[in-house]
Amino acid sequence: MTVETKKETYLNYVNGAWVASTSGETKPSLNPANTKDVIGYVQMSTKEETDQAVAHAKVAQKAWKKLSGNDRGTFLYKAADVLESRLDEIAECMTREMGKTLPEAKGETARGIAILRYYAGEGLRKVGDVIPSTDSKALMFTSRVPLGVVGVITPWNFPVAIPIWKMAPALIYGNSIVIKPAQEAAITLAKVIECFEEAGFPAGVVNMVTGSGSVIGQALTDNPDVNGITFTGSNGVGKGIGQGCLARGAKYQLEMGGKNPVIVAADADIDLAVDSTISGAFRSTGQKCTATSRVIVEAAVYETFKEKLLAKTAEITVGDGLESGIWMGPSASESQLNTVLHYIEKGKEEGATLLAGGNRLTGEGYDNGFFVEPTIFENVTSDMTIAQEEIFGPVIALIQVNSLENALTIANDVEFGLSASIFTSNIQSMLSFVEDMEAGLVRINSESAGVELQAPFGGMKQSSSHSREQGEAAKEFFTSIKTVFVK
Ligand code: TAP
Repeated sequence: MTVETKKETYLNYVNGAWVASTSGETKPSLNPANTKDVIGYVQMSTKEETDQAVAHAKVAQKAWKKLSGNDRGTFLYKAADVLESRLDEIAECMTREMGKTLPEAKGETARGIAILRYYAGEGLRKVGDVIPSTDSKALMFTSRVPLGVVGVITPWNFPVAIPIWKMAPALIYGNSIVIKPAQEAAITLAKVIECFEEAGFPAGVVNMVTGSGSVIGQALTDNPDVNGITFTGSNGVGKGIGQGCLARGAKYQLEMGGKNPVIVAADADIDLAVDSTISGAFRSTGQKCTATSRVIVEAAVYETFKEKLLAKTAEITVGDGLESGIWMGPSASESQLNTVLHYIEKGKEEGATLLAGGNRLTGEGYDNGFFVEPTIFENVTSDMTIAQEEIFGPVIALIQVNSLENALTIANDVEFGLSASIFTSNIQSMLSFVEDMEAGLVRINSESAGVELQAPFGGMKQSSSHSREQGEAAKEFFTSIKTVFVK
């Protein structure tokens, strides 16, 4: 690797320096709202470069773990301050790079700052318990120790929040990290890494290598010096990473897809249910893992709910997320747009009725981007592809049911179990939902999307490897328990 000044091509950050890949290969990062706007170039790095980053991380971790939690926290607080000072610039880069609207990008960056501060504080919280020994002359206690080097593999849909909710806990508990961001959002992450650089983290503690998942992600999965991998992304990729880690005895954490239902009971506040459905399904162009994709409505209120939903959907302004007044941006990439259009066709083929949207948007302001209309299907049955597979786009499947029991059966009739919500004013319905809904996040009278940084987050069934991220729960993955017996 040769050291270069960082220009339009965003370099790797390894052992405290920005370095060019020997591959010489780059890919342009294009604005999905206007592909004539090139944000910069992302390097397609090599397996060898990934392994070098891991080797540096391994050396650096030995001194990093010796610092007190308080001292490690100081670096996180500094990174938060730097990120805060660059919030507007980084949010704008996020909007240009992956399309979510500027207010959403600003909100996400602010969330990243809050997560850094939360985990900075973790450096002063307890890392063990005293357990009474059967030997009255002995002291027995537990302590938490870092894993070592953690590989971080992230998706493009939350380019700031997801990397930070993995990196911050990894670092505070004494691990070093090598992060491989999604190609579609690598420049935004490079800017976040610049904040870590400015915060003065010791060389080698934080490293970033960009490139293709099948090269860099695979290299992290296979490297025996990577002690744990934390991954968020699709099920297919996640399972491969899990198998690779299992084969060599590394710890892994996988957060994957969702097919999140909303149940609207006959006794629901319909206006609230409509607003929350719109927000859950169409914000971020439906590209949240917790996005609402199935709306299961009791027959007594179905027509009212549907009419209000259609009226509100018609008000949605779609366009370049940098422009004020735009509520929904483009799909993040051409392939994502094609996936959404493919599922819309599938819905029509399988007999669902298209009520709204269904098309790629064309014309002035749209032709150079990947815009799709907010889309609603009705007459959807649970066995249809659009009711079973994750679309990751602004598509709602409306399902009518004649009882809440039926609604819950359908809500659970998918392989995923990430988030779910119900709208009802009946306490018994709420409690049944909490008890029987197979999802890691259940929300009542609130949209399916939305997590709080201080609370555990993760899925059930095929949505997760069953560990949890965020809040205190992150400690479970990023540390091992050591039981100590002293006599
Ligand atoms: P993926 O295509 O799975 O990509 C995720 C990351 O894995 C990217 O960095 C990707 O690199 C990398 N990768 C690809 N192939 C790999 C391999 N063979 N080995 C190791 N890494 C590899 O997902 P995506 O399209 O970015 O994100 C959308 C998915 O993420 C959806 O399914 C969504 O539900 C899920 N998601 C889940 C959550 C939670 S918390 N459950 C949150 C957000 C998103 P490239 O960029 O090179 O492809």
